[in-house]
Amino acid sequence: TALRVSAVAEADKTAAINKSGTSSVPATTKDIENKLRYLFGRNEVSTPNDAYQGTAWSVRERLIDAFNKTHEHWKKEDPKFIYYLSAEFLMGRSLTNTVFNLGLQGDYATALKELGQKMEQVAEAERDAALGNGGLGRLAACFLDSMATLDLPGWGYGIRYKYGMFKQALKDGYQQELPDIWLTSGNPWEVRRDDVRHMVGFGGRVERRREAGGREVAVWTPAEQVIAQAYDNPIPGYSTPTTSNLRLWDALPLSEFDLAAFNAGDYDRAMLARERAEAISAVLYPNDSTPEGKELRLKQQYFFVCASLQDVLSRFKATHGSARWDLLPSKAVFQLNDTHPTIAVAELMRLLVDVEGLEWDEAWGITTKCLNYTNHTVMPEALEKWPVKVMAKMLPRHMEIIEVINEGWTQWLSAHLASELPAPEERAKRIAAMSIIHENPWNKEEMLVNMAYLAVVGSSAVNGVAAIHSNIVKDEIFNDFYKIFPSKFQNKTNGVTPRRWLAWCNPELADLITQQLGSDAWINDTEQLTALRTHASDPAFQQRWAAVKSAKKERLAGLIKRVWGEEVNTAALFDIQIKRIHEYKRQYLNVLSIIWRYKQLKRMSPQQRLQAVPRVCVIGGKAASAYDMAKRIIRLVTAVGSVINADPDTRDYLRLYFLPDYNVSLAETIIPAAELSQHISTAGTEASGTSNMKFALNGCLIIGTWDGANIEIAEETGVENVFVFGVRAEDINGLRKERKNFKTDPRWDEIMRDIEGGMFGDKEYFKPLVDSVNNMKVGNDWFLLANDFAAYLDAQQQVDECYRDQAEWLRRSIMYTAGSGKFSSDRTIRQYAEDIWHVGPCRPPPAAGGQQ
Ligand code: B1N
Repeated sequence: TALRVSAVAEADKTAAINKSGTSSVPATTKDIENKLRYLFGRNEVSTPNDAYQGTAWSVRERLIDAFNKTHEHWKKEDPKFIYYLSAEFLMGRSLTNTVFNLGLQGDYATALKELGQKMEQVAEAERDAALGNGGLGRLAACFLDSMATLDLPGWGYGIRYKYGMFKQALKDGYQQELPDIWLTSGNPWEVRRDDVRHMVGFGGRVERRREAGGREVAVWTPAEQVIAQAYDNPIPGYSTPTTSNLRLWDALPLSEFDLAAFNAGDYDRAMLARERAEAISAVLYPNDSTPEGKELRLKQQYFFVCASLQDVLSRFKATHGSARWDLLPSKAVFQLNDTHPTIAVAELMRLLVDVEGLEWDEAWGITTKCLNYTNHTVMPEALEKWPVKVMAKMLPRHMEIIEVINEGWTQWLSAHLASELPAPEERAKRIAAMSIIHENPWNKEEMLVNMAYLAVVGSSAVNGVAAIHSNIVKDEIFNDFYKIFPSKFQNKTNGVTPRRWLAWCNPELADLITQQLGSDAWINDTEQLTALRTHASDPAFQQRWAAVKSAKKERLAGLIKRVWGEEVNTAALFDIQIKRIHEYKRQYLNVLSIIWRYKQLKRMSPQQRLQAVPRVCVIGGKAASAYDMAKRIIRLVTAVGSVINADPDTRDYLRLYFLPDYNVSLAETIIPAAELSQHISTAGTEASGTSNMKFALNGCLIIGTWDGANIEIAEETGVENVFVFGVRAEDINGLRKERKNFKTDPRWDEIMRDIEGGMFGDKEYFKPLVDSVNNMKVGNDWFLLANDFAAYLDAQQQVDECYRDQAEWLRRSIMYTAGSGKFSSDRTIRQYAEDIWHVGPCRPPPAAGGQQ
């Protein structure tokens, strides 16, 4: 079953000789041409885009065959199913991944060659599916890849946003947001299911009615209803016939238009309901790590949760009838990706009690058995809370249900805490602190629903996403809950798929690893990468390793040339920081150190400069549209870049480029080329980070704080191989209290004066940035840049020293790849499956004549 890793040349040789020994290339070529001809009316494959469309629609059919076989099998076997509920799935491109996961690269690479096209270029004609902001959405995408690869029956459920993450452009060095119009030329990777539609209601009122048996039932009459239309996106596993599914919902109006208004000639009003419905799935909120308190956001959340739960329950009823809801927890388990789908707690209760007629207590038992919650952030401002007023208006029945849940919960708490806190005031205080509904601390008039508390109370398991983060979850943000339910809390350290993030995006390195290890089995068993450790110091292996990195650096240099029109020295150290722009991630600190480096180079004589280690620094990432400080940081990067890159004294030694529109595809080009990557969040703020894992997998050294998954990467790689600096999470609170007495480093003061004095222009615009990390007396510099500044500069010094010794650098680089076996999302998913989901594999039989 071993599939070839890649390399078109390799593929050519074995290309497309199927089991009967005949080549299937002519058929594939013909198919590509036919798809283009009959779907697009074009008679010739003349551009990479033509080739992309023809190829994608051709591959789609193989994908759908695999999908149908898998689902036939699953329907027959009726295994327990995982439902991953997420407001975001950051899928990126699908062509390469699908072709490689299905093992069709031989066929298609050769067929395209015959058509005068290169697979790599053709793949670049595809637009990213950017239905996510950053790490959280990409994690969901990696999890789908791993679930399918591990043959775990499971689907993703989310929203089919018409506009995904905005496109970022630079205008005079400032961020500009442009709409992401990704669906205009159709989407070959989805199948609309006209037979799968559910109604979703909003607003209206709730009445009580007495049923024949005397039971009182709540009847919700929504004021507004929309249709949720299903689109299925097949998810191919690697090296298995399993192809699972991501089901995304599109919001449609109940009727094409308001006929009464239409007939009365009021065409504007006739279209209103349609627009209101379509708005629900129109656009992804571009906030990463901070919630958007907009009503439409809550509407989106309820929309996809309601449709997904109805979908699952209707399938359950079709197989098990409506008398055996007690079996539901043995057939379905839901994972809530952060609090965004937490309304599921109330919705599942509503469906079971109001619609299916179960008793409250039985329904509550089932609900809490079926749901689990993953927390992704501990920053207090990032925890979702919805005003009771908003919730009651949009979801009146759900608000009632949450009130009943909270009553039961606080009553239970009161009894539970009676012996521990006998004093009534003490007990009341604790209960208030754990109440799902509580006062807004900033506005005593307003009551809030704390979605994280609702998720904790309504779930079987609660997990964090890296060891340190899970400890903060237990010991700080949910400590009161942890003390009562210690076994509910778990850690599941994040992972990334080694298919997309090494094998497919860096085929040269993958081939080298496969040659060295004698097989490509590491792709599905990354622990085998540890065997590279014994070769880390082998000069011959190091040379081949270095050659791959060089080739990837050349490719990135080409990209920089296309964007900025400038040549860079590919012998320089490539230093990368790519992630969403956020104060806690401290791109600003990176810029400050680059400014310091620049000033030092300026002070050197030309002879002294010859000794310097040349660096090309790259920063990329989007700022949420309304995040003013993040936008200023981007401008600082571009402003500093234009000064440094134009300076003839230093430009051979230091460059800084901001690469616009960072997305999954750009990451696939940048990461393989990186030699040093920066993960420098204030300790205790970055829940995990996942790009750190992708960099490590590709042999990139890390400079980082003792935060998130950096810690576990350091443990696996050898702490001595990582450039670790800065204060520790446990010291942060104390340091924040001591701000007043903190004495800044003179180098820091100097740089601050430079920025304020206009060394990089735009003085006024940068003033708030300078202020944000100074005037500590008023509690500024919340993310402690000044505290870590000196240690960071020292760590950067160590980076230079190490880079001078290329043998040592390469040894470390190999040690990173060798140490990243733990960070495969296959490992993460196995742990979820065993510890939380209790779901096992269910593999369909191999396709007849197929390669798997
Ligand atoms: O989730 C990633 C982690 O690796 C990152 O450390 C973490 O910052 C990220 C609201 C979020 N946390 N919270 C979000 C995203 C969108 C949104 O609307 C919050 N993203 C993270 C994967 O575990």
